[in-house]
Amino acid sequence: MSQPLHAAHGAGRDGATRDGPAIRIEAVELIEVRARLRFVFETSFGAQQELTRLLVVLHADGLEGLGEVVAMGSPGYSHETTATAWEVLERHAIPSIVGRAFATPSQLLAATDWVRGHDMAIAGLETAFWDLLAKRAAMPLWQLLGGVRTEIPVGASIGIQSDVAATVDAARQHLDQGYRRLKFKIKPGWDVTPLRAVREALPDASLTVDANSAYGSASSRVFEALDELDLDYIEQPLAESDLHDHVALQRRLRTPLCLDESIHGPDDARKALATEAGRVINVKVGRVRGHLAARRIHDVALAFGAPVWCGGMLELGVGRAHNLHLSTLEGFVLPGDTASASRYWEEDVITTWLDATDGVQHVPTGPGLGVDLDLSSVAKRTLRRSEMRA
Ligand code: OSB
Ligand code: MG
Repeated sequence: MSQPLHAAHGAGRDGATRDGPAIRIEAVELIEVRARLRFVFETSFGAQQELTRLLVVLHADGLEGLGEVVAMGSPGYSHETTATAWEVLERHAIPSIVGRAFATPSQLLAATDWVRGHDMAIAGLETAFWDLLAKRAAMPLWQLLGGVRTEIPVGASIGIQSDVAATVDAARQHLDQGYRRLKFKIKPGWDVTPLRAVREALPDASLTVDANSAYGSASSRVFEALDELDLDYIEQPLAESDLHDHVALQRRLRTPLCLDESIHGPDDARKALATEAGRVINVKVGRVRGHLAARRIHDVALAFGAPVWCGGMLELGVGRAHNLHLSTLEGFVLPGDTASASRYWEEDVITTWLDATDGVQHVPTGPGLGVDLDLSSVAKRTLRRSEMRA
């Protein structure tokens, strides 16, 4: 592995900064907001247009650290929802950190370690703390994380469409907009036919599929047919907890499997790559308890020589910015799902648009996350708000 770049910036691997005394968390704001997608996003677990999200604001030393909880209104992708995250944060996790001082993200995580699971909820706090640390060090978050690039090639994740012609149209449109790879949501009954049509229309495009765990191990004929379509990978075909059957499926296919839901932390990544349950990992900072876990998963993959890419959860600006900072690490060699914010929203919750140009996103350059909340947009969207002080 190469020399860790963050050493040059005075930041330790655990996120401690050179002159970094502990930061005392004076107050934590939790804000539930609603947002409406510009399109209906249909996956194997359902169709969505209205979303709810939690924003986290940590207050310390006159600074604000921003995080976003990526759980959605219903438990289709994972067991967590906006409501479970609110409950876990307000009643359990935030009381464990408010009024206390932490020098590193590991220290903050140690204080919330007793909370089993609920990784999306905890990630909202952990990522907000990284923003605080980077702001205090007056450096962009990507440098504190040890990133090596500021231009991030991105692809787009395309939901299940009404018919094959609409799928081919959507593929062409996104390719024309410059996206570097196109991912199609599939489900039983909507898989080989649309993908074959897209492949015929776009013989050279970088194409992938994502099943969100919709298939059983008996579906191998579908995957054998998809295996003929020269896909970059097949994302999460089988159940989240079923690494064993992913191993068996991967043995029968040339196409790499990519794991998303199955990877909750670095140990999952190690076991999956060691057994070849998959050969590619989708890392989502919002899914895995925060940047520290995301970076450890990245490090495991790098040690195995396996490519990783940064997934998405239809994030608002705060979560989208965190994804971009994470994507600067050296192992993120495949285009991620962090498409242009304006593809999703008429209005974001930050004052700038995180939009790609020719399929490339630019990492925000200011201190910390480098984005500011648009307070009037947040106010309009707020469903509930809670502020906890020491
Ligand atoms: O499985 O990657 C997924 C969106 C919500 C939940 C899960 C997933 C997705 C996406 C879209 O694929 C990613 C994005 O455009 O943000
Ligand atoms: Mg996925």
